[in-house]
Amino acid sequence: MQGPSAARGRPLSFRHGRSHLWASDVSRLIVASNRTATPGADRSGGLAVALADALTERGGGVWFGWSGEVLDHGSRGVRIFADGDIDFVLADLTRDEHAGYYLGYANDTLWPVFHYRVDLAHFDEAAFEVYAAVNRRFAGLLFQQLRRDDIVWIHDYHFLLFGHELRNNGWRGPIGFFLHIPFPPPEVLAALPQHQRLARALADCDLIGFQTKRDVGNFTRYMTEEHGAEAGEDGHLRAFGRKLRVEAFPIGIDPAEFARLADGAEAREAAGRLGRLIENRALVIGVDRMDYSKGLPQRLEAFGRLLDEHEGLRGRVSLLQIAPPSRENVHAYRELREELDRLAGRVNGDHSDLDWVPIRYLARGYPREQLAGLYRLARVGLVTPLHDGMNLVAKEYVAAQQPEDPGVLILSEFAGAAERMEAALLVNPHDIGGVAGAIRHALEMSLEERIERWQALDAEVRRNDVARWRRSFLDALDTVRAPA
Ligand code: ADQ
Repeated sequence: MQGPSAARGRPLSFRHGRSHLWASDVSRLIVASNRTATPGADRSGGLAVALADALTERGGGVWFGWSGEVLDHGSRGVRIFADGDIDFVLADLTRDEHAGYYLGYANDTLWPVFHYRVDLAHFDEAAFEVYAAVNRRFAGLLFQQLRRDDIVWIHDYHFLLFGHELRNNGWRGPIGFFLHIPFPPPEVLAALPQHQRLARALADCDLIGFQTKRDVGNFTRYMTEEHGAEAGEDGHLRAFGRKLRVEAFPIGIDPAEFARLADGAEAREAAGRLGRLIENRALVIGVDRMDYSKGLPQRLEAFGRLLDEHEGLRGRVSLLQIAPPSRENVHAYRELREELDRLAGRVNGDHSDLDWVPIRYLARGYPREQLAGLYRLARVGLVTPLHDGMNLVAKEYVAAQQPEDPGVLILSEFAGAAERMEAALLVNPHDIGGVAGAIRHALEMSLEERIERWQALDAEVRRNDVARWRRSFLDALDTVRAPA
């Protein structure tokens, strides 16, 4: 263990008696993700709760990730502490690593390419080398904590080389990998200069999980066309001399918890405040991280088109768009922010009246307790990403509705969620007129049709909830045989 310090709770070495353990007692789950849900951080997000529960359900485990700290100089060891059943192992990044690995290759290359935006990607070999070095260093740090019977679950595009680096350290136990974002078609991925290295590295995992069948199809086609992999009928691929299981595990939320939030005092208070402002007008809501994958300019344009073309709706409907900036230091996000300001200004300039503003655009986040109330107040949930791995906002909107008077979900056909939520009004987010038409349709929809569509959506959100996601992934991982 390199320079561990116990920040909170008991240090691992006390708990297990030693730091590098090969003696086997129980099979622990080891989660590796760029960010973790450390004590004190916001754990209310679906993913944070899901992974914490997964660790607890298996009688405890380790959660490895970046501490969130960026160091100018100093220690490159790990901080280790226990919180309940979970042992956190956190590593810092140096400033150069943060620039090359996180802001650079992960967010400025992989994120755009995997969201089909090759035009926005920066291809910087030096950034890739830093990304590879961080995956190598992090895997080395985690390896020191592993015991022979552990199972490892790696998350997302930050850690595409992590499994391979664990193998390089000598790890032979099972490795699962889950990609939260879309996997693009081979024609798009081929633009990435390092795609072959990434594919070879991924093949060192035993189970690779994607959000949708579309992603599984893209990955299978990529591996067979580019790397001569053989696809078996049982969901297995033979590639690079290894056998991998490849499957879709659609991520979900905890719908009962979200419905409870929507009934809570904070939700009612938030809805009450907004309700007084919009009075009896219909509310259309959008909630997204401010990201070019979310289709925000197209969405504002569609709302503008609706008002341009339907005089009767002016003064009768408002759009509330909540979009906190996520990575403002990256050029594309600054441009996006400026474009949204311009578009909202155009629509509001053209259509506002003394007592009505068509678009309320708030560049900040809100706690889930309040969001739940706003979702419930909204007659229409507008979820129109250009591409999205799944999109949990669509599921949260559904879970927050009142069964006897539910709102209407408008959903992009390019969100992973659309694969199983056909009862939404499915739209092509690039088709401005089509989205404007869907908003109008939603506003005019009969109560009977709203209820019928919502019941189908609610059943799906409950069926494929977050507990099912993690259990089905872990069950599949339990069945893969560790390589000899
Ligand atoms: P994200 O791109 O962040 O996640 P999404 O799944 O919609 O996309 O949202 C994650 C969470 O953030 C939701 O719980 C939502 O409530 C919250 N959130 C979003 N905007 C917010 C705002 N303005 N204020 C407060 N909270 C906000 C990535 C992938 C997705 C995939 C998830 C999970 O990009 O496709 O669904 O991981 O796998």
